[in-house]
Amino acid sequence: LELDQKAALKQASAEAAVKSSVGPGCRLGLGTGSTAAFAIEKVAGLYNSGKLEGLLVFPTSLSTEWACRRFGLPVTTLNDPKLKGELDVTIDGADEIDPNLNLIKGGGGALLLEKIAARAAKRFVVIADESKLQPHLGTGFPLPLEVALPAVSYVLQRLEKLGGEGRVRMGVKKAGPVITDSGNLLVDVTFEKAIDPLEMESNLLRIPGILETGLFVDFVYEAWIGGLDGNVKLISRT
Ligand code: A5P
Repeated sequence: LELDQKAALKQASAEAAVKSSVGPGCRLGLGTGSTAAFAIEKVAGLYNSGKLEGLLVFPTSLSTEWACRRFGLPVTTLNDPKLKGELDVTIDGADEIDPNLNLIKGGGGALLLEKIAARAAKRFVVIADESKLQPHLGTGFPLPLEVALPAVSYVLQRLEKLGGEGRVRMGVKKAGPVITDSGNLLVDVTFEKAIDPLEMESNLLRIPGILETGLFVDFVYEAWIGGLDGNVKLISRT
């Protein structure tokens, strides 16, 4: 897909999702990445024209927080007593989506807060262009993990035993590794063969030092997929 074309599909999916799931008084989690950026813009348009009174936004990264603030959106944290640790809706992109609506996320390195926002929400809504749909997870887009610094070598050798090869994500225009918004490292893992998302998730979370994984298994509420035919397809959890 041409870049422009892809952006148009991302925008269409983001706008459809916002229109259908965000209303006045909404406690809204907003994701990170180029597709989520279109959702932020759409929410801002509605908010700034007075259509989303009482909105509260929990951003999933510094990047999203800054975008929200530029648009004048009412940003808060999940610890805000008004949220009670709960969100009505979280809207976010994905790096890969399998036919059961399981995801790989974390290409933008925001997986820890993204997973918290996704789980804290009554409805977790995914937005993407159709190139994100994949028959299975694990062999295409490398799976990101958020890892505590002192555990990184230990985690890399444990990953080998699970058939994965991990690489510490390195900075661009910055010497050394990427440090996440929460102060940890990222390890991107490629697997020899397709993984069982649920089983892999529980194996990974048993390894101390892995703080969170980019596997989002079994809790997507619905996905809005921008297709090349010009339509946005709604896939609901069955
Ligand atoms: C950020 O950490 C990711 O989980 C993003 O949601 C994911 O990388 C999708 O990004 P794009 O919408 O830019 O493809």
